[in-house]
Amino acid sequence: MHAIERARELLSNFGRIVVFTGAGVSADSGVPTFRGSSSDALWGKYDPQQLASPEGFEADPKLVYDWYTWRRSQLASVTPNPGHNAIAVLQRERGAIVITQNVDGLHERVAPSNARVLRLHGTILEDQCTDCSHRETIGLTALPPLRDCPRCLGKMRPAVVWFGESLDGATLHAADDACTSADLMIVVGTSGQVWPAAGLVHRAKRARAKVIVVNLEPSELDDLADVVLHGRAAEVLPALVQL
Ligand code: BJW
Ligand code: ZN
Repeated sequence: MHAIERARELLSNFGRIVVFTGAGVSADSGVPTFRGSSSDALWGKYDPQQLASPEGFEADPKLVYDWYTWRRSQLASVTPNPGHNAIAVLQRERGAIVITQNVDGLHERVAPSNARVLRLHGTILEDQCTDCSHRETIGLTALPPLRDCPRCLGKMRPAVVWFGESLDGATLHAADDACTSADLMIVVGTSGQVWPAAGLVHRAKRARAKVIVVNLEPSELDDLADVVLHGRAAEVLPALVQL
């Protein structure tokens, strides 16, 4: 049996579905990944410790903020791709729970209105104060400069999770619960190198979920997979869901 047929069989036989996504699902929309062999991969060109850590922001807030302004400006023109749409069909028709490491908001743009997307690494579409709880939505067509918090002496920074920072406890807890009770986990477009996010796949596997991995390249999570589907998410997912 071909891998895609085996994966379709798992999809039709197993009820509680979790879709766990990473940057690769948005690559087909033109959003650069962090790792992988693409020449656009961000961590091939930029230093994550400098640009995606609280220490890097403290050392040079303008450098970090300007880098996020560049990434936000790229997002102004991107749209969800057929991979996001196929996942939204699983949310609508199969009650699938989406857990994403992505901060780009593309899942949310096509998800059914009653479906929650669990965002492990925050959102690039908001800023938050470094010192108080103040948050602001960022309009991608009128990007603000680095600025102080209007409520306190803190600085506004992107509302994403940087290296060394804790993930939101309630979100991680909800994701952990979903993985513990999943029958089937579909892992899409992630290198599986970042923790604790990658640990969720281990969690689902330990709870005896079947695992389908969709990726252009080999990933750290392939060993956990019952089926590995190599290819672009925008092509493989519609074929899996049979759109
Ligand atoms: C396609 C495709 C196509 C391409 N179709 N596929 C345990 C062990 C070791 C280290 C740690 C550990 N626990 C914690 C750590 C430290 C650290 C970590 O994991 N480090 C490792 C990298 C070594 N983790 C943390 O610091 C986390 N916090 C934490 O643990 O807090 C507790 C703590 C605090 C203090 C001390 C110790 C513990 C926080 C992690 C935050 C990650 N932040 C980023 C940036 C977000 C903001 C932003 O966007 O700028 O999140 S880093 C970046 O990586 C981003 C992503 O969400 C994340 C994951 O990347 P993802 O999604 O997997 O993308 P890629 O690029 O890696 O992979 C893309 C894949 O797609 C590739 O496989 C391609 O082949 C594939 N692909 N095109 C299908 N068309
Ligand atoms: Zn503040």
